[in-house]
Amino acid sequence: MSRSAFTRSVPPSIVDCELTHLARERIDVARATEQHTAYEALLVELGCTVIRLPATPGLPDSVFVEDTAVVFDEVAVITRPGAASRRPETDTVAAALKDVRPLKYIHEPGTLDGGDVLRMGRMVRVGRSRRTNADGIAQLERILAAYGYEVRSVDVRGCLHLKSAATAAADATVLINPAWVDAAAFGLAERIEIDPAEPFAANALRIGDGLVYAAHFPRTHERLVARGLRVHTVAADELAKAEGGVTCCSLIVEDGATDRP
Ligand code: CIR
Repeated sequence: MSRSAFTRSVPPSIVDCELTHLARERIDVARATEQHTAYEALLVELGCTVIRLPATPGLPDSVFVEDTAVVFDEVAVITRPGAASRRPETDTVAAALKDVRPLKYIHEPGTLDGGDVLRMGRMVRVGRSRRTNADGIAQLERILAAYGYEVRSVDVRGCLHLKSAATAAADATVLINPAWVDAAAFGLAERIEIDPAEPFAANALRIGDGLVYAAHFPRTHERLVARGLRVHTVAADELAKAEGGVTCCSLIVEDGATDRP
């Protein structure tokens, strides 16, 4: 089985990124780049081939490639991001993904951010957020119906995307901030709740049987380890000022896999 991670460098314009729930703080581009490079190195260590998308220096949020596409085993869906400033990011992503998956697109008036799509096996949950609308969710559902995925929309509150509120920590285990999304949305999946002092801690990136996880959530980290999970930390606090987490900075493409998120 091979695993690729598509990433994109931190653009200097990130200082003008979209912000929804956070006040603007000065972003140190050099520090963000250093942390992003360490993140890519960790992905390599975990067996990924890192493929850098072409740099797009004038697109402030373009390092957050997760929002531009959702990659399934059978198809890649190129999104139509909810923030108009982010829509030009998708062209270069589509150009790269067309070599690895058949492509489908979300069309106007639909909007969908990849950060709102959580896949666990054949279960797909899509956050109804400021970025993802009902039409976008319906389009995704129609595309995925052909492949037997069960798609359901989920309300999120108080955060940007569904994956700010919940991510898969293992095949049937969800890491969740219950203040931002209802746990019932994930059916029978076991839950690990974040430490309430770390509201942004529900964002973990699953690579094989390990988790890539931001180092600035030590309390929730302890909870993950206590549940027997293999956690690999990376400094990610600079991009967190742009409302980005560890899932946002890559698109993972697995080949030879069947049921992995
Ligand atoms: C935005 O507001 O679009 C960016 N500043 C942050 C996007 C983070 N992406 C994600 O959570 N998937």
